[in-house]
Amino acid sequence: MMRHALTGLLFCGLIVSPLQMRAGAATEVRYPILLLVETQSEADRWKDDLPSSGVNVEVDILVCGSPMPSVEELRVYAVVLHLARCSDDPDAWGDRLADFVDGGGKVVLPTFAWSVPGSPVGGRLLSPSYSPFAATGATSDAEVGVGEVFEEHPMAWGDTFRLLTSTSRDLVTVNPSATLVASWEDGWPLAAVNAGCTVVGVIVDPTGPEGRMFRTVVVNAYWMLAYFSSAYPEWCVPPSMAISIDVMPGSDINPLNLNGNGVVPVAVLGAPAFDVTTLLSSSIRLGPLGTEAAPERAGQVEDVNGDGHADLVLHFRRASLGIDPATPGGASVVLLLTGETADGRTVNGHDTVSLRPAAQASPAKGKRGPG
Ligand SMILES: [Ca+2]
Ligand SMILES: [Ca+2]
Repeated sequence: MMRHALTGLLFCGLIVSPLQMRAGAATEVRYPILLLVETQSEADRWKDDLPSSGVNVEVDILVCGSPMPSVEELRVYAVVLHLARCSDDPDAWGDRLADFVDGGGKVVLPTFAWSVPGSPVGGRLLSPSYSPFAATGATSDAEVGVGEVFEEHPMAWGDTFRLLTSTSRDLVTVNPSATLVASWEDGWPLAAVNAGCTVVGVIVDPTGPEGRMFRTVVVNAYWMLAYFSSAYPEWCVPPSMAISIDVMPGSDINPLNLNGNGVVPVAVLGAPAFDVTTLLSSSIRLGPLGTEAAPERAGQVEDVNGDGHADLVLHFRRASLGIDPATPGGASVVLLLTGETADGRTVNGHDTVSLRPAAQASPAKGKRGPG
């Protein structure tokens, strides 16, 4: 169990959600929450409010300043309500939360997750494979009410959006595979959930004056994530399957020279539950967001790591990977590979490359496939 300043709380309250029956099951199957907040006073407000929200599961509250939990520590929770700007290494923390999601966890993020700069969460969690929103870099202080609401959507049940107002928010766009649940009256997104119902974004400042209504929205998002994704599959596509990839098979360092004009070999590693020949090569993309480069050719099936499972070796043009040319030499960059299988499953895998310092840059000698 976690050893930092967590407050173990058991909230038992009147169930007001239409999900009563599901909630009843929580006495046997627990859906504990990890709540990340910035200050003790916010923690106290949540403690006061949650019991009347019908949440009757265990809640641990982590106040900023405590060490951030490891992936293993996160795994005891079903849902992380990430309402704080805590981490001093947003990319590493976002990668860790993405690992948590890969293992079945769910995350709720408020507006500042998409602040540019200044987001407390980065890394893979903000890639389109996980995040329902994309940052625009713009913000608004306009006082607006709620506009369109997708009333049939489970997250909108209980009319919780109607009373919201916003005074400070990031302006975001909805990623293509995500579902928009509500918009502000000026048309900018308010709430959305990603395709797998694993990450919810709510464009409201949890520390602002609208905090109380925000807490209601977050509780609805919690219900959605904890119960609907399995109970109501029509709202959620099966989660993307985590697979293993090996950039530059044979190298553990994966040195990448951005000046090179060649191609980067990447092996998609087969496993007992994953036959690489089911991958549709036209669907495969590789880059920091997992949306950038398409493979040069269909790829070659061979067992590159000798584990008895066929692997798929693909080649991607360096210049198409979308790595920011201003990234300093020596930096590590995570490359995300996404794709679809012939039976409609999405897959994702990642590996890290080390950018070569410019002084050491030399012409690429990327190993090319035949042709
Ligand atoms: Ca490698
Ligand atoms: Ca293999």
